[in-house]
Amino acid sequence: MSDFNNLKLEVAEEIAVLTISRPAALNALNSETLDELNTALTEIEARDDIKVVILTGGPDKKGNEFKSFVAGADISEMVNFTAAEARAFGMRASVPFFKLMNMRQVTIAAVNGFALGGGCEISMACDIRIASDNATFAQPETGLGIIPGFGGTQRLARLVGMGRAKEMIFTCDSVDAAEAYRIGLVNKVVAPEELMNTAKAMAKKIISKGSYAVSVAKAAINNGYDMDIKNAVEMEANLFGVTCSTHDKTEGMTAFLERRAADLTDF
Ligand code: CO8
Repeated sequence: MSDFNNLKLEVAEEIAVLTISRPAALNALNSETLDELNTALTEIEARDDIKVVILTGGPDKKGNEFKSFVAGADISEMVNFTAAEARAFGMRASVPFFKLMNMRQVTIAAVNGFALGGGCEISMACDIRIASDNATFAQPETGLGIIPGFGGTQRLARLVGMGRAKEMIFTCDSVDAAEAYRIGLVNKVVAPEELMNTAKAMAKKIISKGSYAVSVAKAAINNGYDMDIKNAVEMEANLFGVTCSTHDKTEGMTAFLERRAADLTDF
């Protein structure tokens, strides 16, 4: 794997833990970090020994592990952007963000503190969000005279509904972990020291299922989301057919009928 300045990657038991690490800036996303994320995710997607990616934030400069997931896009980089540079920055982020959303591996954001602006947005590009109980979510962009530009106006409305998304974006009010859970922005809230264990336990449960089937289910959910229901269900039927042509389908159903554990190996 490549070497990175702003990321750490650890792989064990088919789980990649990808840690955004810019301690001096509370893990704010600058261009270099976005490019490194893109490189890391491209390399991960090509590996058959990684089934789930857990994205998290590294400690701040004082070593506090639960201060910040990602405190946004890097304001010091954006301050002098022209309109063209801002657009290029947004498009630069959209490539790794779409990878998180669409790659065959499942992506889990383990949100360990501030998830502000681009931090909230990158968590929303992941399939699942698990938050520590001290996490804070917000889209503070309108207070800076800009709008969310890493997909926030789109993904937040899709996750929590248009009314809540508009309230968060228009007021910049932050949402604590309990409220984020209540409105469906996160899947689970746990004590900070349980965050990585919980994310890994969910990853292991997902890995214990048919990995190819999970990746096809992910594609079906993503692709169907913006389709009309008739075409979406037809697309699902086609993908269901694809999963019926696999080793795992034969093995999974035979094992059930023979009352033994299935040995699912497709990916
Ligand atoms: N960018 C750059 N540096 C940051 C950022 C950031 N987003 N957030 C924190 N930092 C830096 C601080 O400047 C500070 O640096 P230094 O020690 O050198 O002064 C260091 O991190 C520590 O931060 P604080 O001293 O401020 O720590 P506090 O505990 O006092 O406060 C906060 C923590 C509340 C998180 C505070 O740092 C803060 O409000 N940060 C900014 C949060 C924010 O507004 N985020 C949204 C940014 S805009 C965005 O994400 C847009 C995304 C879409 C872009 C699309 C472009 C096309």
